[in-house]
Amino acid sequence: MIDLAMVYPSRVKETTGEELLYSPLALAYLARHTPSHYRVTAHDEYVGADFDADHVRADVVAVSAITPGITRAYAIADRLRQRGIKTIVGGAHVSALPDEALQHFDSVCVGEGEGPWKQFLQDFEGGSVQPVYRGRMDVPLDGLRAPRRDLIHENYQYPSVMTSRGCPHGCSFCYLTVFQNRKYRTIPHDTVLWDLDSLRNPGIVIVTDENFIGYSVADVEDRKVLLERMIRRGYKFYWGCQASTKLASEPELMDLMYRAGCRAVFLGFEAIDEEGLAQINKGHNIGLDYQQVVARLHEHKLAVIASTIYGLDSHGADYPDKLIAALRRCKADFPRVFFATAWPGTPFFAELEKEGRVNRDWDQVRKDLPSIQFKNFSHEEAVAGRKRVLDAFFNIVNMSRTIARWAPRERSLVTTYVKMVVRNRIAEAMKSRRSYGPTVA
Ligand code: B12
Ligand code: SF4
Repeated sequence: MIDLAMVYPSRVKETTGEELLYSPLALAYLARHTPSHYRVTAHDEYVGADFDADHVRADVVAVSAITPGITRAYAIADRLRQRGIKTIVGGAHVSALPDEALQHFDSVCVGEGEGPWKQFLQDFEGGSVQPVYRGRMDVPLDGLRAPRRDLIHENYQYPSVMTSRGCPHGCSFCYLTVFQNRKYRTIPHDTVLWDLDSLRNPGIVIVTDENFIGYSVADVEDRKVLLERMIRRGYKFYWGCQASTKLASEPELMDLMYRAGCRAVFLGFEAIDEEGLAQINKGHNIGLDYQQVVARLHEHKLAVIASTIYGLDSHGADYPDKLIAALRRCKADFPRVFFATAWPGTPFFAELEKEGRVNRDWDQVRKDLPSIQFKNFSHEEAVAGRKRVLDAFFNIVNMSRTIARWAPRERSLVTTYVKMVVRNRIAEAMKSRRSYGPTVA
């Protein structure tokens, strides 16, 4: 037997730090593609105990890291190197900066992992691993199979499920732009249904596809077939997903989503001003009537989680008030406000880097903290502005309004909404007490 340890590194425990704490899937997918002569142990520092690099019994260690966890990943790899244990890392951050990662890890996976992973294990057993493994993002997902859920930490509130991968758009802030030749691909329906069947009384499931509804007429038809099969299965859980605003013009699809258990959709509004949308290359939102989009989803009893970015160059000190007014007008149920963040490898990062405005202290690069230098305000002003928006929505008056909207029509949404608001309040209170070290602005 070969001992394989799989690790999600994080310096921050997320157990109460997220409104929606849903599980990562990367390592669970890779574990599914690991031969049976490996004994796999999973370690998740987001929600579980710290990984003990000094004493772990392992022949090889696989790490999946995002930007705010990367310095912890490097510390782990440095210690494992001293102990002579082979290491490999993958994920968005190292796909952007493989050379940085190779200063600490033996190998780095750039792009999608399943293909490179099998090659890495073969090379590892053959005694010579390569420094870089590249995974294409245009290969069919027919042989993907479902993630190994027995390796996902029990502290996650909600299971994540994927039914597709990829997005052909190129929004300049999005970490996906790091990956070359991205293509939208669906996971075979049988695999998705097998995966959903395996969940034990999940209550709520989060579908983490980039865009559940896809991009073409054929994609929408494919989704309808999947949804009809889900309806026939009669699942007892509710689910939420991310989708493009095009969903609002697909009444039949919305109806099927509702009947298949969908109750909330996360929509990337990003900005309410055209200049902001142009800066981030989100042209497909320009000219959209958000009010109409939300109204159409509400007609189909789908709540709207509206994701917005605060701190673009067009945003002045008055932006929080404009945002509050726009979100109120369109009746978004649950706003999310993220600071404009420069993820390495993205066009947004390249643009700001030229002006010396990015932050390379990776521990601080999180979208719930200010990290870049904003054009029109300081970090303190940005934090206060974001708080003003959240306070405008997560207060007793607004909560009562939202509950009154849904209680007569869809009671299932009310409990989840209240839980999310309570968690948001706790999370925000905790964040204001956390110390992340000095910031650049
Ligand atoms: C589930 C999730 C979470 C979960 C779990 C975290 C995690 N590790 O993913 C929770 C809720 C805890 C979370 C929290 C946060 N998250 Co999060 N999250 C996601 C989400 C929606 C899904 C991740 C996932 O499972 N994807 C599916 C898998 C299959 O894809 P994948 O991770 O890319 O993995 C593939 C390849 O990259 C590669 N690969 C990955 N790892 C490895 C390892 C090896 C060895 C190999 C060979 C290959 C390989 O192979 C995999 C399979 O093909 C992503 C968005 C997304 N759609 O990916 C954001 C995302 C990962 N999160 C992100 C962020 C910023 C955060 C937060 C910092 C948010 C915040 N509050 O500001 C927090 C803090 C986390 C922390 N403590 O540091 C960013 C990361 C950006 C970056 N450059 O790193 C993402 C990409 C979203 C975004 N664009 O903002 N998140
Ligand atoms: S932000 Fe959304 S639409 Fe834009 S590239 Fe990323 S996943 Fe695609």
